[in-house]
Amino acid sequence: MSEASEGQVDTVMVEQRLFEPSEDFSRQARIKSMEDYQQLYDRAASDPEAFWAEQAREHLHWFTPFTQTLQWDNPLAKWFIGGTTNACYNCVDAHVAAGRGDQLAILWEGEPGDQRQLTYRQLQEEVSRFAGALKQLGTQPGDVVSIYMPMTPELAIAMLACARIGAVHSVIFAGFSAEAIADRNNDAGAKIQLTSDGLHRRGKVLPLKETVDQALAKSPTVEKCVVLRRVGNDAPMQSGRDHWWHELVDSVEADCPAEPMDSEAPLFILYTSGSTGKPKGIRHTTAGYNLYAKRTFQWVFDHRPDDVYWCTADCGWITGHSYIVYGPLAAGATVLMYEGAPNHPAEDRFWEIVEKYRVTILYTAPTAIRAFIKWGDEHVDGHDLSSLRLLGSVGEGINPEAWMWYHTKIGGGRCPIVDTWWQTETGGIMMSPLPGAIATKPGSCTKPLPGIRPRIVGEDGQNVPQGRGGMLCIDHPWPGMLRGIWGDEQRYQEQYWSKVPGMYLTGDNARQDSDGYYWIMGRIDDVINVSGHRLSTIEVESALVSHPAVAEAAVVGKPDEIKGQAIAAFVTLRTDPNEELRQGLKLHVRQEIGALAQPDDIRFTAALPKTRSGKIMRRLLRDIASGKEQTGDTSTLEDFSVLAKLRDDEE
Ligand code: 7RM
Repeated sequence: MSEASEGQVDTVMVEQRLFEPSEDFSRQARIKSMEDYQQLYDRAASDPEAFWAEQAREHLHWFTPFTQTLQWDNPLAKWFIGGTTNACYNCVDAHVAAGRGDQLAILWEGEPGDQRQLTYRQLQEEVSRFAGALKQLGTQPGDVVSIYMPMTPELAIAMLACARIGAVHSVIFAGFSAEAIADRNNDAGAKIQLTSDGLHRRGKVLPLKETVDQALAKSPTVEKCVVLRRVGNDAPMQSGRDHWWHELVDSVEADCPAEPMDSEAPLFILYTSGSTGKPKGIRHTTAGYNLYAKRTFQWVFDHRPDDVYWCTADCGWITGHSYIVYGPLAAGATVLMYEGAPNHPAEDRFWEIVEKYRVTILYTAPTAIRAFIKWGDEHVDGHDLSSLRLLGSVGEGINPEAWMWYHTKIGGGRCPIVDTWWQTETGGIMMSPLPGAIATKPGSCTKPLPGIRPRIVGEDGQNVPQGRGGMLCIDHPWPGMLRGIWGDEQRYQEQYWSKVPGMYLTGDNARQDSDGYYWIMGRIDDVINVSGHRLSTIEVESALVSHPAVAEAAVVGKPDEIKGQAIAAFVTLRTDPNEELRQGLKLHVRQEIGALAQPDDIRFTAALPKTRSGKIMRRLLRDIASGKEQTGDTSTLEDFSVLAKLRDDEE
């Protein structure tokens, strides 16, 4: 391989299918055609500051107008300087003030089947009350509130109540260990802890408060703890420190107005897994983040007032922050929240919910879609999914075969699919089809959103030729971008802004096809180097998943004396494993994408190691494939037994 390809990635995938939006969909869409999209994109590109200033004036409520749009002192960005706004006001009060108080804000279904609904007016009252309760406990603007709660309306209410009084929330997914909570609390210097007595998961009650008590024993900065009654067990309460949610809100006035907050006041911290094990608190601020979440929600989901929108993520992830809370609520949407597992009481729970609430927009993750495929079509059949008009995907690349299943089986062939590429750090969606305008290709996130300028570069920082893979960067600040890493500004600079000078490094590889469509190729660190050819994980995995017997696949490189690296594939099946299938799969990949990409090893496994948000952890598989000790951080692993099982198989 020549020197010139340093840092570049080879592509072996050919995907020719193209799906135009239906005329019907386009006619009613906000952005109706490729020309509309191009016009909007070009307007934003020609003068991003003027574009975002106009968006901000029109789409946020300002207590004090901003005087400067952007201050860019690379890599430090400030947006909408001098202005004051409030994210909770934009998400709640603005709608009540505009006469939409009776519109449904939250529809909620608990795992046991209990239901609640809140209009925007009711949401305002609940948020106000809880904001008052937080104040009564001594919460000040800038204080960090740690939230470890189940997917109940109160989780969203808690986040919004923090925003209302200028407290900074740090939501921790309610599946993390006491150790993980304490690490995050200590890193953030959290002052208040919010939790519940427990949660319902797959028919069981998990006692959250006990876990929190263990965490608080090691979280010296936390002074108070508020406990929501969800399951009605005897949660241990420590007098002086712990308070019941319902008792607190009963004791305060419902009137706690939204505090005018500086545009750049921190809104939240959200921890993501770093490879070193030290928690990495991504810091987002008020105005730019809120604007970006709102506008991207409206563009990508083509939202209309009568939509019932369901994002299946947990509020513990950025997807829940941006596309359950801050985006949809700022847009005045009706948001469905579900507390539990997709397979409780049975594998058709999602489809039962879609049918029951007449969901029109469904936003979920490839890991869920692959699970549905594996569970079998019979769980979908028999449910009326005709209310759906738009489908979304997020979190990982969606393999073309999974895309096709989603399109035909769930979407009935009539719903566009928006494959949304973005990160915790970007605050909102960066690349995605606009469903009324951009024809889709299975596996491609298609085009950048207005105001976003992606670049694909090699090691030398220069653009790679069209069609080649390289490092995906963003070359201009945008309002939703992270403002830093909590307490570690140096790491922010080093990790995101050093490798390619002047540009934000996403850490993903991507390529652009001859139509200018973007294809994400996986993490830079996961590239496999076979005889000097640098291959993308996603492409080989997609070739495997296109075999009818395969449910899910993860490929990694392992050391090979001759080729540098050989390809090891970990595969979960829809059928029973046998030796013939192993050979068949190798041949299948060879036929689909070529001899170079043919796996040397295929291991059948019942499950793949994943993060708690459902992403395959290839890093761990790499160690297993090469017979190494596990060295990196495993605290974000969802299920340790999966790893143990894979190791045992090895012996
Ligand atoms: C929203 C979220 C970010 C990483 C990102 C990618 C991967 C996310 C897609 C995707 C291919 C997609 N935030 N990723 N979406 N890869 N296609 N549509 O997931 O911070 O948790 O993860 O996830 O590698 O860098 S995150």
